[in-house]
Amino acid sequence: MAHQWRGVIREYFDRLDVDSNTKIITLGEGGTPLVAAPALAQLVGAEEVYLKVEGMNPTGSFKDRGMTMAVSKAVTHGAKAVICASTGNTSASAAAYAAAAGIQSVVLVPKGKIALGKLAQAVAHKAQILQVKGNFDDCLDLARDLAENYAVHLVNSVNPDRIEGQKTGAFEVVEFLDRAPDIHVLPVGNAGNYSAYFKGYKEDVQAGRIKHIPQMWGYQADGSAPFVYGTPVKNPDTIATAIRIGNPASYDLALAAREESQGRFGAVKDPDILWMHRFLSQEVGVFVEPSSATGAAGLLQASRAGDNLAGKTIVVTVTGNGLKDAAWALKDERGKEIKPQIVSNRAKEVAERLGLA
Ligand code: AN7
Repeated sequence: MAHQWRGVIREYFDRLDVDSNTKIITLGEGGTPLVAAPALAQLVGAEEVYLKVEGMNPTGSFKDRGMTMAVSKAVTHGAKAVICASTGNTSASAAAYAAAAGIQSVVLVPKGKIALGKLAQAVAHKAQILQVKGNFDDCLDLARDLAENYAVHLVNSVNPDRIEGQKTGAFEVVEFLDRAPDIHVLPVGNAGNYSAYFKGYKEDVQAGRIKHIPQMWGYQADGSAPFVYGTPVKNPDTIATAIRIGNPASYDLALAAREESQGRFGAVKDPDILWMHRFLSQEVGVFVEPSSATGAAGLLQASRAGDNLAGKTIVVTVTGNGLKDAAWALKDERGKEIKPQIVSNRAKEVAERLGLA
């Protein structure tokens, strides 16, 4: 019988903080494809670029790797409800895993600032959703406060179980390439994923699977780039709503990871994020949400600024599925709505419209 991927906890049982008492809640997350992106490699002048396509996870983002751990642990400890603050993907994931576990989920989202698809996911999975008058950072403060004082279990990435689960992304990259890439690029919001990949690579070095940790390159949207400005951003502003975060939860962890990996942080302008979002769809064939294009946009920016990437093997994590925030695909470069032409059912007319006749 063909092997079916069993989710990250079962696949990496010996390398995660779990034991035989852990009640495993899984939707089959992980095992996502590492897709060669020759068009992107050519664009940035690298030897090879691969996309780690995290939109292939059960709820369409990398959050599922951490959520299987966080919800499994919560349930093992008897929790009846989980809570999170979210720019959208965490809430979609928490709601789905809570549904699978048969417990309640409560999600706090910034009012009017999450993509429709993500909101729909939280509704579909029957989360109790509250739109908070404030930004993500306010939502996280509120979620921490509630989890401290009431019977709800916090599943944001300040919970170390989340980072623990998400480190499996690095394990998969190493297994696929059979070595470490030279550079690993990610979009950064709370920097939980950046810190998690670093942890995964570091454990692979310690276990002798790879010789070095890749340089960790993290990119933020420039209206929301506390790592670049070196201080929290009060009113973060970007069209990349998933990473509209001014006060990253994993700030210190990520700074240490940058230092040890000789990596870097950078900021990318919204139009450059949207340009790369379109490039990945049109030239690579991978449809991501705009925030997820931020890493690749940063890589291009670095290349244009004179970084020599010749001979380098680079992995870029594209974090979420394009269907979550599909409206961006239906706009052209100038932001004008794209409407497919309407035609009759006559072949001659259709052929003329298509320029075939
Ligand atoms: C598509 O869902 O923070 O740097 O609340 O959804 O680990 O925060 C989402 C973050 C990148 C940034 N790409 O990851 C949330 C949330 C996508 C995301 C990030 C997020 P972190």
